[in-house]
Amino acid sequence: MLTRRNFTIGCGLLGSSVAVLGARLGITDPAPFNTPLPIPKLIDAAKQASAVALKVISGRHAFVKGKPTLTYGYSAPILGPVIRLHQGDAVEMTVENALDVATTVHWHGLLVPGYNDGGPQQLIHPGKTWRPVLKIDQPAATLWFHPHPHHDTARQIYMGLAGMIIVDDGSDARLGLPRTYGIDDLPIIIQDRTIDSDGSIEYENNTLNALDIAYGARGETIIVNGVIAPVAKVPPGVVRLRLLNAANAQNFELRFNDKRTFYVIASDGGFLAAPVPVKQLTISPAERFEVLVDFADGKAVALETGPDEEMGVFGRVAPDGSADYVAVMRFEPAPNTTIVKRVPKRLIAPPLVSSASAARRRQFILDSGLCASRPQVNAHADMPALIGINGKSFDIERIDVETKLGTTEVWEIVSIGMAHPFHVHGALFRIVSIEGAPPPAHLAGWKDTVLVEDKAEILVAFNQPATREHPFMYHCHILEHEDAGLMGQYVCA
Ligand SMILES: [Cu+2]
Repeated sequence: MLTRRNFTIGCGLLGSSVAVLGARLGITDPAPFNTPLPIPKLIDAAKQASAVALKVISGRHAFVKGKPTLTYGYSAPILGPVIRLHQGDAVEMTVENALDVATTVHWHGLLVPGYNDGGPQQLIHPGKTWRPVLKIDQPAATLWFHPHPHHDTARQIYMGLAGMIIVDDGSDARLGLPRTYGIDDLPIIIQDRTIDSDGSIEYENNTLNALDIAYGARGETIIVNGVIAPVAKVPPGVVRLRLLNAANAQNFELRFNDKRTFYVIASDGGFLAAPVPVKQLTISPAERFEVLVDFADGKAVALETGPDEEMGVFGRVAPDGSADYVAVMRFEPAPNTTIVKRVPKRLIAPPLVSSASAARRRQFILDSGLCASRPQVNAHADMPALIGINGKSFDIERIDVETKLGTTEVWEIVSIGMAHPFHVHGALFRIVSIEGAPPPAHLAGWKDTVLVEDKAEILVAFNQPATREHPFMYHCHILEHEDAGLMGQYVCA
């Protein structure tokens, strides 16, 4: 099968018409909607004495029926459990690495000190075990966990390492939200993969060329919870989807094929003030949105994704290279005793924050080394074209930023060459402005990842400590960019 690696494309692709997309497999290849949506095992920490064990393993998983292939997972052949953590608890995690390579486990979005964050310093070597105790001290939110070993993060996630975390603070019942796991509260982990004719997924760090790195790994086939084009039976009422984009690079443009309105109730860091009605939702790598969908009409409907707006012609997803949408998965309402009938009017308003109280302001220029002739680069002509932040590639020995515990700062994020999903560890932030305007309602709550096309200002709240030995990362969540050096580190004391 033809993949992007066979193409030779230089700068100037974005926005120009290059007919390179005839090779997309799309999801029409395997018979769609025959596979039930896999529901990852739920581990409720409170039901097992606040002790959770994960084993990082290699396994075999068949993306294509009858063609199992090598994958990685957390205590599973691919992906991992959904872990429910409760606010106020201290949870003993045990992470055993049964791979033959070093890994780390980063709790993405969890507010814990640097020494528990699972960044690239915290390598778990083969055969070794890591035992952090995580104090859960944040409101309800959908988070996730994934590897973070520098230079191998992209490959390990591509091979299957990703799991979801639900932080529970007891507010679900009070708000009347769907909350029965696997029935009307569903984890929806969306990724894309290039699957070869023998059923294998291939990711070799040592053969990545400049283009693979510049665009990130983008596959022709979309998978949800590890399978192609699944179907979920749902109660004929309001259902909560916990959407996670765990792709290496692709932004998904999600909508339902009947163009129905659905409601965003939470972003990365927790609930919004009220449900935000939308018909389409952009979700970039590492972002999460909780949405409510009303299936009361009893009609089956497909969730679909459209062209990645940030990638021009190259971002198209239809097998024929057109700007059409392709199906991600299908929902089929079926009678069920568990049923929530209405979308609540109000949720939980995040506190008001003001950048007036920010301790300082910093600028971060994210450069993927792509298309050095673009105007943004000319605006920063003093900066060499490299993959890095503020002209520097990641150096694990270098602390880039020192922050003060208990303060906030305004960070101005500038993207060069293409849109970058910017993620900050160990802190949550609010978007002050994005592309020169106040954030739309669904982006106005607490976030840890933001897709920056040109420029965004974020107000970051630093409430977790991090030392030089175990600093926090900030980086682009296009994993090939991150591995190539689009990352920095900060301490907080
Ligand atoms: Cu990037």
